[in-house]
Amino acid sequence: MDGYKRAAPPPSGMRIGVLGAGSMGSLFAGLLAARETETVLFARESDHVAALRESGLRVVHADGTAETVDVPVVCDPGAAPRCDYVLVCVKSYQTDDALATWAGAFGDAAVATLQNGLGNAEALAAYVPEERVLAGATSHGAHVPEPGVVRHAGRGDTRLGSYFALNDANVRALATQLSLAGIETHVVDDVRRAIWRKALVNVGINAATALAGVENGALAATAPGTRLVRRSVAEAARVARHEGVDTEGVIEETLTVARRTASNVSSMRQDVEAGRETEVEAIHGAVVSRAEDAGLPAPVNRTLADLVRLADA
Ligand code: KPL
Repeated sequence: MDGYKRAAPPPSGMRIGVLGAGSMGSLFAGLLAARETETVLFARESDHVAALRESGLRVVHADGTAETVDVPVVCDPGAAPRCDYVLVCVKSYQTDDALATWAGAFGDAAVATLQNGLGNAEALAAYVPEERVLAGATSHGAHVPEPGVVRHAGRGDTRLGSYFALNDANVRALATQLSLAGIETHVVDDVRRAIWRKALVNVGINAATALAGVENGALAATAPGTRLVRRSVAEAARVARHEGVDTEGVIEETLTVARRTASNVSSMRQDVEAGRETEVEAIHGAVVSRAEDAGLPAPVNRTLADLVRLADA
């Protein structure tokens, strides 16, 4: 079974798969497994995965306490156990590759994307029937400081809803299970709005922190940081409004997230510093292309996108 150890029957009777062993996937899998939800991590082989098999996952909680959790990892889709739900936590640019490999192993599970950026549910629907696609957004901060360890760097919240077809029972069941694991999850009727608003937060925080090499808190604590947030988010919010999304208060919300995750290294900064591909296309790139479609200007987002692409090259 490729390292997968069958645990005792779970109290909830529910098994949740987590696709992707990056920071968010490791955090969610660790928190779920720690609260006795039967959890399985679907991932590629890596030093981190080898460390999880060897000694379990060390979860450093946001309050500084830590625990080691046994998180079963499966790297071979042929060995995947049946899941009721799968959380897609791979980077937005990895969705196609990951789903092409794994979707066949998900059976009739409802599959939820909590990835950063715009267009993820649409990408998922190329592999999973629309009635089983759930979507949402999460503003937790996490990073993997060394193989086998995930640090919960900032508590956030998670919103979940149906995307293409009404799927209330699945949305509620998954949200309840996540909340029981300490990942407080709100069921929302308008998940497109939640995804857009989270993307706007990422527009304000991710490129600026990656390019300036600062922690999230610097954006709210300095005048240039706050100006950058205001300009980039206001510009992208016009595009969101053009798509019918209410953006009231989103600049203040972005600054609040920057304060709440003050010591966090944003995911884009982590990627740039590690020399990995970034999610710039799903965030600023998506805003620029939707602005073009709408005939709206987007010079700030276009410039931020090109600077990140340059840093990425
Ligand atoms: O989503 C994030 C990210 O880093 O991608 C935030 C909420 C900005 C936390 O760092």
